[in-house]
Amino acid sequence: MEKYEHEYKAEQIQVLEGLEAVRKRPGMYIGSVSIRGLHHLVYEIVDNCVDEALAGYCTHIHITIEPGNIICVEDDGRGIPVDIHPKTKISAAETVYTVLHAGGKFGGDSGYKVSGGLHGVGASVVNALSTWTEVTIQRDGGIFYMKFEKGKTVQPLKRIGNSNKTGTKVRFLADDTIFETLEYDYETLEDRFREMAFLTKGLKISIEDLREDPKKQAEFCFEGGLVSFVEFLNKNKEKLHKEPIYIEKDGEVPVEIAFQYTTAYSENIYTFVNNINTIEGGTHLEGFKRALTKTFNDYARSHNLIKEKDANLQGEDIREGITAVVSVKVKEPQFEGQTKTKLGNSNVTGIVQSMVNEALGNFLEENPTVAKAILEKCISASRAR
Ligand code: 0RA
Repeated sequence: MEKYEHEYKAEQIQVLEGLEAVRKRPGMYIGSVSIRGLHHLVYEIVDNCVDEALAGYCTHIHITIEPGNIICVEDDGRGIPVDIHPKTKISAAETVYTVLHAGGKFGGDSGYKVSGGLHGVGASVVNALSTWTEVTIQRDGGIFYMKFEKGKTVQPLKRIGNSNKTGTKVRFLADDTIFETLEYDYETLEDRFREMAFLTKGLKISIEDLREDPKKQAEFCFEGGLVSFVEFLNKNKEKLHKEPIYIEKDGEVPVEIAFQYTTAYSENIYTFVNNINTIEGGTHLEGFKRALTKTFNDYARSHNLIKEKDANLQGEDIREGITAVVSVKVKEPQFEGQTKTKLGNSNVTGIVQSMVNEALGNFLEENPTVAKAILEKCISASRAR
């Protein structure tokens, strides 16, 4: 008995030191304490719900900006587990909110955690950086509630009622002694949730801003996923072919790509790793570009669109006018570059490259009219240059 009490205390001290470290160096965990870092708190909480959706148990996430800049995030997933750990005597839910990096450990066999914010730090960091956080969980026939202040438990998980529903609701007020501002920008959040909805087809994400009258609100759900994303990006552009080209492959590194050519001269390729926008690109982008160059050149040669003595089309000619979204899921992503938004995992290049080579090669053979329209544009880009 005494031994356990001792361990319990040791564990508690470690927990507090962990969250104290987050409060001392918030930038290390969320990038900054500016409005960007503030928004990051919301993304961290919503990412956990997206993981539950990716595991196949959550269909709707609702975010509310309440008066006073309180954020409320509700999902209809299974609910964070409420069972008490026999050794720590703390509920799994409380552990998720008070132990740094504990989020992923409760993933069970539901697969790997693929979503995640820029730093993938989780709920405990949000808790540490909030004046208060309250969590309400519905599962196992009950409603459970817990509350924290600046990361410290002020109400351990307790059953407060009965329910036959499941889900998790998190409300928090960011700490104004840490953040430069608590004033959330509705449009920034709306844009990010639209993007998240495009990246997880079929998932409904709704947002409501109750701070001012009239309230602002939006609801996103795209059955078309990345195809809908490309259609959205191209909505005011003239297209070279009616429907975006869509390529998908599950496996060790799941890859999903949609792209469509327009009459524009610019190249717009958006890349994501685990739903994180990789602004600096990286190995997934490299694989996609190499495949485009190779496959279009092969097709152009085998169909006599470029002559034997002519040089190959260059990558930039082949990408002129393209709008593309490349989304990969990587188990242990390595982020590099100035802003840590460049994928470094070298095996991803070959995986993306070979799947695009094969799928695009087949597509072009089956859709010669589309192939011709795109290649005519590539060839004229090459001549212009
Ligand atoms: C791990 C296991 C289970 C649920 C969750 C995590 C979960 C976490 C979050 C965070 C926000 N919403 C969430 N919803 C669910 C359930 C395991 C089981 O029921 O067997």
